[in-house]
Amino acid sequence: DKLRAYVIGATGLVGQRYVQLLAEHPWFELVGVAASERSAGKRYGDINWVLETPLPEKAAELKIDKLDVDSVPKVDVVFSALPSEVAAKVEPELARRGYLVVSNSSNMRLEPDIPLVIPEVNPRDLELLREQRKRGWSGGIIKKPNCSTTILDLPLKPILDEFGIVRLHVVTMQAVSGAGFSGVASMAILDNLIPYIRGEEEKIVNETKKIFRRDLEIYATTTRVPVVDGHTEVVYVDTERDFDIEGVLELLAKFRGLPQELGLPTAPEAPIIVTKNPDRPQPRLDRMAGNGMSVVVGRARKLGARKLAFVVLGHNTIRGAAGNAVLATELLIKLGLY
Ligand code: 11C
Repeated sequence: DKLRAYVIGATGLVGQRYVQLLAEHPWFELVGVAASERSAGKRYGDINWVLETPLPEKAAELKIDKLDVDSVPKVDVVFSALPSEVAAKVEPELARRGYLVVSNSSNMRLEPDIPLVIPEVNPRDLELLREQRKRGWSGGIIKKPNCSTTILDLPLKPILDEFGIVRLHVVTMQAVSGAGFSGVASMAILDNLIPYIRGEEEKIVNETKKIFRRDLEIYATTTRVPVVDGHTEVVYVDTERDFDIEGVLELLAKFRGLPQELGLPTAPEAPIIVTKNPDRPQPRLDRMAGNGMSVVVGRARKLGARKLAFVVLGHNTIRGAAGNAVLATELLIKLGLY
């Protein structure tokens, strides 16, 4: 039998990604969707669908429920793409009432008993879910990290394990879809760049420390660029041990995680794809690598002893958001942790 899934915050960009991934998923049946009052009562097929692929037929006939904790149906998983302020009220209440909530929102990410999971990087943190019983919840909450954090931490994982990291600097060039609909609508950013995204630099630093359970020295600058989908990040790493660049490239290309070992449905064959073409990665050409679930690393260079530079690109609403959350849920189920 398929697991019953419900999406809350279903009409936004990440909500649409959830619907897209779940409607055709081999393990889940999307039984319903909810959104704010504005869309409640509409047919899901009548919303402003903005993804590049057609809206899945199965989802089109769903009627959008008004988001209300009292009327969430009995399901196995609630996928949440609510704005953080709303999520802060709704998600803990659902967890208290016995629902498993898999959340995209940034609230609670740093709380010690909340799994903040990139399935290839820190899969065992899913076990933290058990700690949430101490809150008196019969359900639980798992979170996916910020999109820039996830895209950065995938290549950092094998580098940290093999060579150690003394410090790292990252500059992001983030797509407008990261800012939701208003971002996509406002291509007013064309011929421009915004050198600051509120709250984003702290998220990269703090979430990366939590994910690696290490007080890493990290400096981040986050910028918004006129790209629709796909965050690009320029990374400089001072490693503990020296490396040769071919060894780093091989390490990254060969990296596999538990989702690959277990053959999970949303797992890409390789979470990190390496390119030696100096013009890549580019958002338009590379964001759909591994169905949007692989990150692409290029421009890898050795700048000096123990000094590594590279560029990494990932799809911000697939690997950076809904795809990562769905993969984490598959892993949770496969490991029997829920
Ligand atoms: C952006 N990364 O591109 C942000 C949006 O922590 O989930 C997602 C914010 C988050 O603006």
